[in-house]
Amino acid sequence: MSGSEWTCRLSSMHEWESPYYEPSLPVSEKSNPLTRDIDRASSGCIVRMLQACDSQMFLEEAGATYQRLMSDEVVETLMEVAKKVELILKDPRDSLVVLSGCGTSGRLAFLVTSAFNRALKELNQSPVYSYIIAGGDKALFSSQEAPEDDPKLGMLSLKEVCEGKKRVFFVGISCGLSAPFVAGQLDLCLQNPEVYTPVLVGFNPTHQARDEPIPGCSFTFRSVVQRMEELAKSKKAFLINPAVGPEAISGSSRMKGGSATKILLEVVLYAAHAAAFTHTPITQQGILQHMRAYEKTLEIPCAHNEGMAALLEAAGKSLQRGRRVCYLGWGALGVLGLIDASECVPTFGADYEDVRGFISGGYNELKNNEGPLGPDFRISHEDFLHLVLPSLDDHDMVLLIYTQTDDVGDVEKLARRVREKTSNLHAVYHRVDGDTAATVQQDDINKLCLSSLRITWPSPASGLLQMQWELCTKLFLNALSTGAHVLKGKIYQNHMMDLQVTNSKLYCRATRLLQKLSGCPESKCEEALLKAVYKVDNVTVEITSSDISTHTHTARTRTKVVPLALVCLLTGCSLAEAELRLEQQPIVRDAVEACLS
Ligand code: F1P
Repeated sequence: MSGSEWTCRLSSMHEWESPYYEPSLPVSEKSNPLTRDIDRASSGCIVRMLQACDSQMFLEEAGATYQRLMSDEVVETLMEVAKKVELILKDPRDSLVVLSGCGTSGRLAFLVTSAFNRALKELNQSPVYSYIIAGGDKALFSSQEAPEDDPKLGMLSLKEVCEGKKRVFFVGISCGLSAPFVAGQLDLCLQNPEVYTPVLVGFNPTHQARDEPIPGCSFTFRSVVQRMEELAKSKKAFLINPAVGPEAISGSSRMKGGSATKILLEVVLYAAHAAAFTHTPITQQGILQHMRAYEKTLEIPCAHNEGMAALLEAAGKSLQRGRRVCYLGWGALGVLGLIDASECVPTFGADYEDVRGFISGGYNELKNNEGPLGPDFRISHEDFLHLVLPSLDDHDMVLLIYTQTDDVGDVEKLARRVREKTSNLHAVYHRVDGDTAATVQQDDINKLCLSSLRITWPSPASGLLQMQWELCTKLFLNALSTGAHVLKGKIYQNHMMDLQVTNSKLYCRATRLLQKLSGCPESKCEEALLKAVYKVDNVTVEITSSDISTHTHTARTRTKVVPLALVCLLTGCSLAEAELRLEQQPIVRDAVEACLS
């Protein structure tokens, strides 16, 4: 990279921090200057752009506008929170640690509580962690965005989980400091301080917390945050809210928001466990060391850029042809596959079948609160073999995701079955340097695959390794599914055009996007959005007088509402004409550009 290119790259690394950069938007909703042209980039370039965005998570604080993951203040709070959890671990009677969130935040709450309850079980301790996800367990693998707007539901679900407990340490996660579901839970904690100690995890400064009124409530997310800030002075509440920079695809908090959530929660719980069970004191140095291990994890994918670009290309091709991408995973990496796949539906307006994940052992491995979720949520490898494999051919891509500690014999068996139907089989697997176990089987799997990304980690394996494998896999899968949809033409500049308008946050984001792309005033954009939602050319008073929840409820069954509204705004055409244009030009990016030119 030349000197001037480097300076340019460095300045775009920080450009979003300027007070003049998209000043009306919180960090989590800003567009990232690094990915402005991602929609026109090659697969190799997409991989590098996404990595550069991820590396913003660990930018130094010096001279920065916002606090960072490793800022003194953040590390200090992480230590205090870890000490609170340590107390519960040492005396778990009538106590609970609850992690809760909506969408990706709830999914990570599930993943992290599962891992740490498993760790407790291995030590013959009873579980102390519980997770809550807005919309219940089906939200683990599908988008249930309406419950996110319901603070009472949040509060009731927290009460239910904590029934009979005398001491609850509650961690509410909302990347954008915005979900009413979480605000309701935090409010409950603030009203009952004798039982609940609240922690908020998110990635905006507190003054950017959402301040829109929540129907039926006297508080907003911001007012709850302000009350927490007061209590934080006496360490009765905690706020962990470093900035990690705007998402690569604007507002897609499943990416950095999710990764940073995983990092923070694991750093805290790992330190608490070490303190409670191996007498390792909680220190600033220990916390920083763990953070640095994650920072190093981010470098691992960089060493595999070429292989990643090839995989991204293959996945993009399958999606462009209207074919499938299937992840077949083992253990926690399998869960990450399930999560990444299910997020493609709300994030890219993808079909449920486009990208699907399956996990070895299905619900037995998952051990989720509600157990098997019925025929709409089939997730085991057996389900894949019966329901999906028969219809696959070389245009469908299958990706094996595992580590050397998984049952490699089982991986090989499944690879052989898949290979009978498609040669488009690939693998990503993690191994520790020098570990020669199952080498022969591994070689056989490599021979069956069109490409294999072998990620070798330095030995000896440390206690952090599993968590690093998981983070690395999350970054990798997020890049794969995002890149493949970019190649499919689902993104315009770095905005997801075809977003589902199924909750108030997404409704506001859609209106803002229409304003940005059409240059029309807000009222006109909202009118166009409502036309598309209600499928009418004239918006009636009855429609305009309804509240946002009625609009988002109606939008659940609609497709392409934002692209339709934009075409109407740009051309002044009727809804029927806009539908026709989009039918003729299904690649949303091209349809929009045709209208703009
Ligand atoms: C929660 C969330 C996101 C999802 C979408 C809708 O956001 O479900 O995970 O990708 O943006 O909202 P947050 O409360 O963590 O900001």
